[in-house]
Amino acid sequence: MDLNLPFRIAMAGVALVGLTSGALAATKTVTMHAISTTGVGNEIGTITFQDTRYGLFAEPKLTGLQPPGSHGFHVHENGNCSPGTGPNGQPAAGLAAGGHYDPNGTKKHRGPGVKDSHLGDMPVLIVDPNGTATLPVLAAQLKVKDLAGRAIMIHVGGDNYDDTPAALGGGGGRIACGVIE
Ligand SMILES: [Cu+2]
Repeated sequence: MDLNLPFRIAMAGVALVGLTSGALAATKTVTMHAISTTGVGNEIGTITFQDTRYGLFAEPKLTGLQPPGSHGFHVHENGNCSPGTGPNGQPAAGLAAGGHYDPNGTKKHRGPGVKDSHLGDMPVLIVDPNGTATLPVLAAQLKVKDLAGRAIMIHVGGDNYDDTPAALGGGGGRIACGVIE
């Protein structure tokens, strides 16, 4: 009898359990909603986050976004997509989510993977001409474990990964949001 065989079978089982539990722990799917000054609206799809050897991989499956083109896309600090009071004293969509997730206190918006920048800065999300977003993005500096209790936010405008000429990449208002559990 081959004494190595039971050992090899046992080790294969350990490897399989390890891979399976690892994959489960390192994936998270978030339901996204349209947001407005009056509250959290319709579901517009999901974003699935996954840890990879290159960083956090985000796969959107979203519809109903406007306008086509690039949109600022960030992890914001609070897991709350409700409106808040804007700097002009008027209600503004998604303000309860707070600012860009910045646990290192950089107070700088320099884009994904840049050392001295908000940890929550993600690559722009691309919306196609019919309002759909399916192109994945990769944020090298983030892991799924960084996301719990935060929000993922989509802005109406793009993101130049700088605080000039406009603060926070210039994306302006918030149009869609998901609470990350
Ligand atoms: Cu943002």
